[in-house]
Order: sequence, then structure tokens, then C-alpha cells
Amino acid sequence: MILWGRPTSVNVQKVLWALDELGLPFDHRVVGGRHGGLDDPAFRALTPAGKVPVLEDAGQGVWESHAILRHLARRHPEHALSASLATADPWMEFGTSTLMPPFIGLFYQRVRLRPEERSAARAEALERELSGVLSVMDEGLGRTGWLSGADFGLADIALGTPMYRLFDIAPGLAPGSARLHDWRARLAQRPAWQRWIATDYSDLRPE
Ligand SMILES: N[C@@H](CCC(=O)N[C@@H](CS)C(=O)NCC(=O)O)C(=O)O
Repeated sequence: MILWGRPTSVNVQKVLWALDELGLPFDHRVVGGRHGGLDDPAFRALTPAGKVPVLEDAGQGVWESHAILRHLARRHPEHALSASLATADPWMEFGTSTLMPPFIGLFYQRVRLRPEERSAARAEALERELSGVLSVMDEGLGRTGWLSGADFGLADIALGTPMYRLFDIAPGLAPGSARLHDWRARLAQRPAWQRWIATDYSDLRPE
């Protein structure tokens, strides 16, 4: 398998985390961002969207980070990470549709945009939106312990990955969501989180 995508991309990080938990060997092609390469024909042949991550598996390009996680689970049904997909799957959809857009918006406001391009009002509105999203996750965690069910699984990777940067850029978010904070602390204990997720992203700031 070949993973295409720069490790500073939060969506690539989800796949790096999953591959690490599964203990799967892979080649890594660092493309995207400052590394370029997204218009190269070899990359574009694997994905019509031209975004990272892409997992090349037996010559096939699998794209969209959460689809890649499901692909890995289907390939490795014996692994504990692949259990409880019925519980994990709605959360992964929720992650794509509801968590990632305001997270990316706030990350741009706090990190990626030049100071003169930022808007305090927009950042505040995104923080309010994210507080609501996090309270839904807090409620879910109260029901099942992990987002994927009784055990750590794919949804915890998919929605847990942005939590490192989110609480780095907005540490005061969701103070009443104790179960969410406890979950994040449990995620941070995993060696794969420390290897791939809790990493420097200063490279993403404007020059
Ligand atoms: N919904 C897609 C989003 C893919 C995406 O927007 N990837 C970004 C990086 S996070 C990208 O390729 N940006 C262009 C670049 O890195 O040059 C997924 O979950 O994989």
C-alpha cells in the first residue's frame, strides 16, 4: 500500500493513525501543500478530487479520509479497530458533515490566514458552532464510552484527530463537556497519537 499525502494534513493524519494502530506496512509519498505534486498525472490517476489523503491499494486509488478508514476496516475485519462499525459509521458521517467544516474554518482563522485576512467575529461564530458540535459528541460519549462503542475504534480516530489542533487553538472550548475532555485525554495516551497527531503544524502558518 502507498499512502499519498503530507503528514501535516489533518485528513492524512487520520489514515496514518489507523495504519499505525493496524500495524500495517506502507510506503509514504509526501505530496500536497508546500510539497506540491497534486497535479502530477501519477497522483491524479488515483483520485478525481486531487486532494490528500489517497491510499493506493493494489493499484486502486481510495480517496476521502473516512472512506479510506472504512476500506482498511473491510480489509482487516479481524482487527479490534474494525469492530462496531454500525456505531462508528454515523459518527464518521457526522465528522465529515458537521465537525470538520467549522474546525477547518477556525483553523484557517487562527493559523492559516494572514492576520489581515482574519475576522474575530467569524472566529467567534465558529467557536460557538463547535461548542454545539462538541456537546453532541459529549452526549454520545456518555452513552458508549468511546465514539465507536464500548471500545476504541475508527470513529475515535476520525473525530479524535482534529481534537489536538482544536484545543491547541481554542483551549477554552466546551468547558462543560467533561466526557469529551476525558476522551481526548484517553486518546492522547495512545502511542500512535503521539507519533502522528500531536505534531508541530507551524509549517502551515503563512510565510
Ligand atoms: N474530505 C476530504 C478532504 C480532503 C482535503 O481537503 N485535503 C486537503 C488537506 S487536509 C488537501 O488536499 N489540500 C491541498 C494540499 O494539501 O495541497 C477528506 O476527508 O479526505
